[in-house]
Amino acid sequence: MAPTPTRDDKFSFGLWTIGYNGTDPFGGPTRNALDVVHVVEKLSELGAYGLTFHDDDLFAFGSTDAERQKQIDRLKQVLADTGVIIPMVTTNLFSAPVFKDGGFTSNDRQVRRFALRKVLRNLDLAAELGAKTFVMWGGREGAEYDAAKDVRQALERYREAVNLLGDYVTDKGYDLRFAIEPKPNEPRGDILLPTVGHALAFIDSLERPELVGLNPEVGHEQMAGLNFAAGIAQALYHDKLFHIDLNGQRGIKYDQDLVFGHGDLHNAFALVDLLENGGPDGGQAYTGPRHFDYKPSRTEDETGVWDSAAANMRTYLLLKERAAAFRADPEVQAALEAAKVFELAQPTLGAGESYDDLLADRSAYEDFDTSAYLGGKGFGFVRLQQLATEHLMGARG
Ligand SMILES: [Mn+2]
Repeated sequence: MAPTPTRDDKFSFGLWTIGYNGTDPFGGPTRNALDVVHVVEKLSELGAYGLTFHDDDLFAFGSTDAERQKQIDRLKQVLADTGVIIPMVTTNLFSAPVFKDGGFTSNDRQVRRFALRKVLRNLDLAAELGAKTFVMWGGREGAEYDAAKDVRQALERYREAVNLLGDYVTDKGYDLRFAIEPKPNEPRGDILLPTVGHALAFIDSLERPELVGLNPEVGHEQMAGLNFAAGIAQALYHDKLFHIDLNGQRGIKYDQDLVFGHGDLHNAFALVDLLENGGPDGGQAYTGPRHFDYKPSRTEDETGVWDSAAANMRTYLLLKERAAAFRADPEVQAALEAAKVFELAQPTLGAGESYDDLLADRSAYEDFDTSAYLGGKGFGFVRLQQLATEHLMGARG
């Protein structure tokens, strides 16, 4: 009965997620560090297909070349042993003190040049490990004080950096695309490219926009009070959903990084329904990794870490089952029809119809009975949502 994850589900986890040791601004670690070999073995056992990492997750910032290579070799060996892959790699431009004012957009030019070098080196590693996506989360790219950051110049430096990285992967022939991960705040008071919408506009300004898309994260959009599933729909609309970070968040507050579904479960249901059933033929709208960027709560021991990793995948698969039942329910189809959800696919003007034709159409205006909308012509959206809720609760089908 319980859905079991398989490699075909494309579940992936960040090394920093299960590797989170419980440190928060108010307390130190509550768990010991996990070794990457052990992590990959456990993820493989649980049914995940991929591991992702920041450079500094695998080898500490400031590692010697030998230390770095040793960890890369250990990772490669366990990948070969388990069949786990590296679908995505990302660079840490936020933890080390040098990045206190950001990487690509630090006011300090030397820091910006160092940041670019760190990313270029990690792009080589990403390509070497076969990663297809390079995520850019600019957590420190921002400010706390308005006078401290010239936002237009900062965006120009951001643009300069991403353009340079695009040139690099193109010249090197790497099969890698970039995915910008928006976040409104934390650790900075205000972060540049705070939402999906801001990032989409920025991507349009780049020299190689085709190489750059989005890695939206559930909690990040919800921290801004936004509807995540709706944001994903717009990312899909622009063909910019290159990657996705799944987790849970309860409202507008600090970044909680809960297990997927342990926040806004209704929106998680809508999201899975969109990803799995929102394609043009009713199939998948997104075929990339289902990547979990969550943190096992600091209350958990290592058993709790693996339980929480499994919980992410299990919740996703349960929602997938529930969404399939929702779509297959004739009452739901009738309610969608009654709510005119499918009518929205019909263009507002007829084929070849001009604005002159529209102006001449008396049924569109002069003879259109708008008064019928007072007291009548309800859409039944609430009934539709109740049907979704009952499917979500397992009360139907
Ligand atoms: Mn993330």
